[in-house]
Amino acid sequence: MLADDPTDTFLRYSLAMELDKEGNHTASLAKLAELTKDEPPYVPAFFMAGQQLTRIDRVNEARAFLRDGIEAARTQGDAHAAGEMSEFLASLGDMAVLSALTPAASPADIVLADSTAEFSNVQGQDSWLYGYYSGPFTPDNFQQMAEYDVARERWQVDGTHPFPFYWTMLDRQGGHPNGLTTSAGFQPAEHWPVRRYESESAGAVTIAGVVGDIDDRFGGQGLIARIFVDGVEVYTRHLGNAESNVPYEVDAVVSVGSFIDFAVDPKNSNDWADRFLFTAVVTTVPEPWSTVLLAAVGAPIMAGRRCRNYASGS
Ligand SMILES: [Ca+2]
Ligand SMILES: [Ca+2]
Repeated sequence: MLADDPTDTFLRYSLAMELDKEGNHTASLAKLAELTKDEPPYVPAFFMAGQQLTRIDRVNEARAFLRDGIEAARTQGDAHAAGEMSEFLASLGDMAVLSALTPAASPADIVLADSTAEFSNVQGQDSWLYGYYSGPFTPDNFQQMAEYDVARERWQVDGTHPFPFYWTMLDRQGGHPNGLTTSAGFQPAEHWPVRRYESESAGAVTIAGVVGDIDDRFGGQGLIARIFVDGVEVYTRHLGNAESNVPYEVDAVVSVGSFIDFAVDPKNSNDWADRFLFTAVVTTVPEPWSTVLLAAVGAPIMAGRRCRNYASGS
């Protein structure tokens, strides 16, 4: 369209406003839509369309105009218009979720999962599963642990004997694998305990936490912490005996339903002194904040769930 004639642009915009006043929303919105497709787009038209659509209860369409308008305003360096539209967009969404995001010049990370805070005695709660691989040692072999020991607050493979028949277990912070070389009285079998998170959202994420071998007793030969995303190993850390509190951070891209497996290999199938620490927090990767806003507004599953603002610097 003719965008280089400011008089023409203003006339078209005035006409759209007149049509709105007369209640001719179809024609008014058509004019506004034209203006948003100008090169460059006419920024006030997005806001006007968003307000008009909201008045006539077409809120989803209003959001779409506002989101595009915020992008257009930012591209044109119009921070004021971007701010006005983002406030209006926020008012159409869940304020509780959006309050963390709206004023931000920079994005807030959203915590999608926290292995420690969300640890529970229910398989699948908060999208966490507690299991193990018994060979082949790949995510396809994942089996859920069947028993939860209430007194010890841990998942385990077999607690029917006076002491667990296998070492294999997971607790809030970590766990213990089982090996072919194991303690007297235990069944020799290789088990890798695996904490599994099933992603509820799609996009780039950061996976971060701490790993460690937390039993320094003589004879331990360490272990290996591994992370798999949809079957692909994205992190491998060999830990020596008593090498603990090792921070890690991995970037990955997930889809809804992706599996992130936090597995511990006893290393050479020897589980002596192999008690481990392995925590995980999955957060969204900062994106242009309007995109984050879009995700928050457009995804009721996130709004309804425990989405926490990742408190940075506090
Ligand atoms: Ca050890
Ligand atoms: Ca070991």
